Amino acid sequence: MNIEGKKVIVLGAGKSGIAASNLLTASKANVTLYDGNDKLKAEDFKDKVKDAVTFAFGEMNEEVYKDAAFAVISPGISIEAEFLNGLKSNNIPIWSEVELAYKLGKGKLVAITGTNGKTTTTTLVGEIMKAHFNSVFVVGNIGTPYTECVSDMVDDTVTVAEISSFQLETIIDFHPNVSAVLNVTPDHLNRHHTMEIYADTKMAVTKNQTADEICVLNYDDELTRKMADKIPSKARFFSRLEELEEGVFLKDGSIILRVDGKDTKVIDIAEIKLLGAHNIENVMASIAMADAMSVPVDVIHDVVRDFRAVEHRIEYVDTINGVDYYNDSKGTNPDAAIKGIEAMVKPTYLIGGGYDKGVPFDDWIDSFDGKVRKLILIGVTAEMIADTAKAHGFTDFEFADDLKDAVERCHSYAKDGEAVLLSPACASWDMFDSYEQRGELFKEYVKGLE
Ligand code: UMA
Repeated sequence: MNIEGKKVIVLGAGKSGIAASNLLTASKANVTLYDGNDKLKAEDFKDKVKDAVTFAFGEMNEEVYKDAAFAVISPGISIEAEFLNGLKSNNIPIWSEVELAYKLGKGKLVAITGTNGKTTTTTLVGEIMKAHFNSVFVVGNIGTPYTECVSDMVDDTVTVAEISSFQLETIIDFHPNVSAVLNVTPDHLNRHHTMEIYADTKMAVTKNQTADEICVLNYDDELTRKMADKIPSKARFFSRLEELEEGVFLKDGSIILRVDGKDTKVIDIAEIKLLGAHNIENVMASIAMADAMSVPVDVIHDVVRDFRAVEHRIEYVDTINGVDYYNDSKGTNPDAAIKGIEAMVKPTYLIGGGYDKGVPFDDWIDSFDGKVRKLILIGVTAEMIADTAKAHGFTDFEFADDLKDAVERCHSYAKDGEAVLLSPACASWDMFDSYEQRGELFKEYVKGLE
């Protein structure tokens, strides 16, 4: 695709917009980098934007989009945003940032979407690909914009992309060789309005695939199971609950790959270091994708066996005096934190509480199910969680001054054969900059116990 000399507007000057601008200027396009934030200044970008671009901040006006060949939109901007009306009425095509990357990129593409498990699955698929192919990039919603890696791609490159519904809203020709929709549960409904639209937006990852290409779908999730009849590509199911006629499933404690009537044992569950049933699903989806990319089973087996949790997601930290410590700082809402508790196999001292997002904690408390020995509470929601716990008959809680105090309390209580889990069910912003910072500090305090 030749974009030399063409005027292109990049909408949004975050990570995606900056990477898209750099890719476009490297292709000699004439770029205007636009952001609605009128407090931004050109000098904010001098270390980030590599070549000359025109900046436009604040309200959108005709001058910005006049004569543009197309626009590239950042995922955080809804296609319904009012400031896009001028572009739409002037028939200026609006491409997702991943659409631009796809058009200018090289090699093969594996695109993974779904509500939960995307990051772990994308990371694992990336590791499997790296064990078999020479040039592999892991990109997208996971944090490195797809457009950032395009200039380094070669014909043999395999790109593994975590793709959000936001990014799929404005794809046109985006065409993965292998795709996956891991599951669809309520999320981002303020942007997509209904579950139907949200699920359709996710399913759009398959829209340019052909009948001989594979889309990996979760058989146990009704919404993704039903997608098999609607997509243009071939569904390859995985199931944790049922033996499938074809696909990836569990049998006698092993993960089996069944394709063209042939069964291959990929790995025993006991060999997998990732915790939790949801992670078995992520592993099964990864196996299905790796097989669709023709990676040999022994390579898949070794990578899955050695793969450990993504940082801050039920991440094993250390064992001190026979007590296992786990960091699940990414458990930033009750649903995610329930998965943390489900993954524990030993009596657990749980550290919870944090920023108040106005969500109820009832289901989280109910999920304790005799497994939680004591709940140590921190943060703004501490009292609120304590009230909910009492209402559900759980009274083994206490308040800590801060995270360090909470870790020390757990250390003093937990005995050989027990576990300590940070899985707050809340965002971190009342006490920390991010869940990452909260997780790092937890690990630091745990290491300090020795
Ligand atoms: N902006 C406007 N007008 C608007 C909205 C935003 O001008 O109406 C501007 C903001 O002022 C800001 C810029 O757009 O300067 C931000 O763009 P962005 O929100 O798209 O953020 P990026 O930094 O480009 O990060 C995006 C993804 N962000 C979102 O989808 C919200 C990152 O996913 C992704 O890692 C990154 O691209 C690289 O691909 C984050 C995320 O929260 C982690 N994703 C959601 C999720 O996982 O649930 C979907």
